[in-house]
Amino acid sequence: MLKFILPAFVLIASCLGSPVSQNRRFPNDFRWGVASSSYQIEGGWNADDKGESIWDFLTHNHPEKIVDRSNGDISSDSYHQWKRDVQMVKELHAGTYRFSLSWPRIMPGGYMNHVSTAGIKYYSNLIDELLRYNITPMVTIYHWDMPQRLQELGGWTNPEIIPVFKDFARLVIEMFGDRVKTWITINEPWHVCEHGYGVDYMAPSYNYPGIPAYLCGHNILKAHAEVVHMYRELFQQRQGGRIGITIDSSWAEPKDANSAEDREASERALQFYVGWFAHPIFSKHGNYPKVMIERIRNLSKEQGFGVRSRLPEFTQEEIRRIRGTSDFFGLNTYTSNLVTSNGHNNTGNFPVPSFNHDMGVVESKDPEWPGSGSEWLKVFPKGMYNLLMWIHREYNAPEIIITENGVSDRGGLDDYARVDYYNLYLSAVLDAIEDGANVRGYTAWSLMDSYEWKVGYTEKFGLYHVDFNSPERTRTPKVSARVFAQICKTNTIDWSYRPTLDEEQQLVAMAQLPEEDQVARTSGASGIMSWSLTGLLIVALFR
Ligand code: GBE
Repeated sequence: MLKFILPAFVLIASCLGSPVSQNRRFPNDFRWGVASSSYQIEGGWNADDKGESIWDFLTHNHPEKIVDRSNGDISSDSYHQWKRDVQMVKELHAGTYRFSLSWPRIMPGGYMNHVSTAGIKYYSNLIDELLRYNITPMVTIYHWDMPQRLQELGGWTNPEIIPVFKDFARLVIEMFGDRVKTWITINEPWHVCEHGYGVDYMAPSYNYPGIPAYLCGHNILKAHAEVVHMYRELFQQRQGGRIGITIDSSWAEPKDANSAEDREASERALQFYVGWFAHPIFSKHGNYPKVMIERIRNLSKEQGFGVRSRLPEFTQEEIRRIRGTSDFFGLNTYTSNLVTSNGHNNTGNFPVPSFNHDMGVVESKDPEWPGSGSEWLKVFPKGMYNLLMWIHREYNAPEIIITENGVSDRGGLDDYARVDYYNLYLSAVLDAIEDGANVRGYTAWSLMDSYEWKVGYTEKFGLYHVDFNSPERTRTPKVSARVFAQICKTNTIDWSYRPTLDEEQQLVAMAQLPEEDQVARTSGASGIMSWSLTGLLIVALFR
């Protein structure tokens, strides 16, 4: 009997397009959470005595650089809606909320001489509210909102930033460290440096390839290490928390798996993206990856820079001081690239000098990979597995916390593509855990729709929809929120769980449609309309 039913079920299920697979359970102590960042959600850009950040400056002075000319002045208004935010984290059954601190909200000019009471109070209230619901705060100290005044000094390219960042970190640890037990110093240093200084992509928009990004990276590594040493010396024992850094990378898939050259390109790409920051901190011997040091030194010489490489050198003392300064490996990852080697003399693709030319890798996307709401984000779950295993092997099995992973679309509450993405990527995480990777937690990106940097409000990553036209910035759970809540609650991926929109969600979905469609779609209203039309017809006929 079973012999017939089972294949029939498989056939039907595969016709319906649902993956036929068993539910998969995570380890009991696996920690679930959701993430956001200050500039993307808070708004209140000049509330109380808040100072200007580089994103305020960029969006106000160069709106043409933002796809929809928008800014984060109000955004999701979490500066006022933080109680609702905490409720949402609770609704998701998430045990952790990862959020970040706006430096200029706390120190308007970046320096200690002016500390904002209102800024401190805002985060203090948020933390208390989280704890009231038994949610663990995970706090990112720097997620890209540099005070504009410090940018005028060169931002991360000026070594002055090291003691100044340390002062900021010390203040927030003093203020919140009694209640915050997980700290992340800096979010995505690669992105901060290469997309902020190397190419004109993110604030401060330098568009100066090949030199300042490496200065930025050098100072970020030192600043991070100083903060961690300070934490360990002054706070860690008493407060009992942990501190680390979050590094981002896409997986680099060799374009042709049989080509030794492409496999080498993959390894080199990972060393340039992950290794630039991870090797100094997590490797046995510290310092930058050998391949980076050698390539950039040789290319610099060829390019006429003399004996000084564009990649600064660490002293032995600095190498020792940076190594080992992270209690866990925070990883952000969303997608993968196909990679192949860039011929040494093929300078056509990249400016010379530049990070990309130094790396010597050409990236593309496999047309087979499903897309998303973002050009750069293609769905390849195996890349998650591969990247986790690479980190596991490369850095001797560090504890990994996935601090960001998620997918964009262009809006809508029936976000089944996001449901599929989470199920598939989490399944890949579980594969890596089963193969030995020490992954201990996952915070989904993102709690809610928010300001997506250069693409403004055009690409959405939220589990919750935010109505940017309503003054309260009303939040409504998407289908993916129901599914993620179920995952957090049961610790299990359940492939068959595909809830439909409930009434409240349907009303919100309706309100998003253009007015004509709203009428047409309201079955009640159209019913009434056709009845009254019939009535009119009857009246007309019998006159
Ligand atoms: C994270 O970065 C951020 O931490 C988070 O703030 C953000 O909301 C989230 O991503 C979603 O984007 O023209 O191909 O160079 C590439 C993820 C843009 C890493 C954006 C670079 C994502 C890598 C554009 N991506 N980013 S281009």
